Amino acid sequence: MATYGVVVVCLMVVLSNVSFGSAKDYTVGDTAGWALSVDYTKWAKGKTFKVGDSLVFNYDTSHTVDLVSSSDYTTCTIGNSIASYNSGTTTIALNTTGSHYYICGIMGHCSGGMKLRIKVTSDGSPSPSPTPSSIPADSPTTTSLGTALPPPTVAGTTSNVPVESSSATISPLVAVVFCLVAFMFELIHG
Ligand SMILES: [Cu+2]
Repeated sequence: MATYGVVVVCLMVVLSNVSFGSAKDYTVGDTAGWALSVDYTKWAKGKTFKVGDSLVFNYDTSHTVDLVSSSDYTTCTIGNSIASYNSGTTTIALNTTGSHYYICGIMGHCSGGMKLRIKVTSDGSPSPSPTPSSIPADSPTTTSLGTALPPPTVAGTTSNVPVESSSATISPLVAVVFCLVAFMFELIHG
């Protein structure tokens, strides 16, 4: 009977992981906004940008937000932008993975610090390109951790893996580990 409790807990963990995976808006430079004399490398450090998140640039109209190539970012080359915005408030949805580069298109401002590089990783939500590698990666983890458990329990745990893996890439690992811990707890105390 205790096993049902574990299943409920596991479901809650999976659901909470899904909600944690929801899109976030990042205000570039926080309260300082998009301006001179802000260290955007420092601002971006430690942040994890995912597909579906958005960057919000707040700036006065003496600045612009220009999406540029990596080489134009490095050399602070203006006038060659992929996209340029100057409305004062620009929200940019991060739709693709990889590095994204933004500079201010006003002469001298990029070298003055108005340059931002971010790395966007794939979101945990369902995507058109599933990552099959995550499923084989999960299975050895489950079985190696599960060797101490009776085979029926391991089989029951393993059957949950594909369902979770299809909805997220990283979160299921956390959920599966949590479930294994919960199962062991039940085995010891139940
Ligand atoms: Cu500027």
